[in-house]
Amino acid sequence: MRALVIVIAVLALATVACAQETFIWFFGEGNGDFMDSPPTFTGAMDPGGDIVDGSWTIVIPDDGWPTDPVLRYQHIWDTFYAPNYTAGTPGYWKGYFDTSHGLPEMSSLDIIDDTNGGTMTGILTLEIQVEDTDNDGELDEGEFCAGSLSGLVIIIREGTGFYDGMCGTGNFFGTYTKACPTTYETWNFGMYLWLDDCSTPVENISWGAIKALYQ
Ligand SMILES: [Ca+2]
Repeated sequence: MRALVIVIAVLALATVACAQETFIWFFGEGNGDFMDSPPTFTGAMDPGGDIVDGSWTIVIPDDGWPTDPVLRYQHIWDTFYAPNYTAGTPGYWKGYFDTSHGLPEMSSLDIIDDTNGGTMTGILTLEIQVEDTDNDGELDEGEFCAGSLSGLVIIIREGTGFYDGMCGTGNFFGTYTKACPTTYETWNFGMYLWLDDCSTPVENISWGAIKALYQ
């Protein structure tokens, strides 16, 4: 069944690809803190992309996470990172923040584009990689102060202005740094979005397929 859904989705996407597709990307820089409830990462756009003036905000749902900082930190580590260790040189842990790994719902994404004039809203998955720099299989002091992050994005059909009637998919890649031992962190990433006109019935089918792919 899932294979069939994917085949339909690919066909639908191919159909849409014949229609006009809009590619939009930007550099994001901002910060946030997993100790805040809910963890909210937000910032502006750096020069270089299609959006240079505006803002982005990612909110990670934290229902059920302890509020006590020590318990909260331990809960996040035990739930999202500790089960996902890969040995290597160096080894690494990958924190998967999505509904398949314990989040009650997908994280939300909001983008304000003051360059083209419009807004986008969506959901995303988030993967944060932490290196085990001394390869001992234990998280040591300093190992969590920098790492890489990435994820998949779905832009839902609730855009305004330039993005009115559009939906699509995308991804992002970047890094985070922390002034350890504080938990406040800075994110730098590039986000790449492929958007289609989802305002007509034909594209509604592909929108349904896109949603099915990510369920
Ligand atoms: Ca280590």
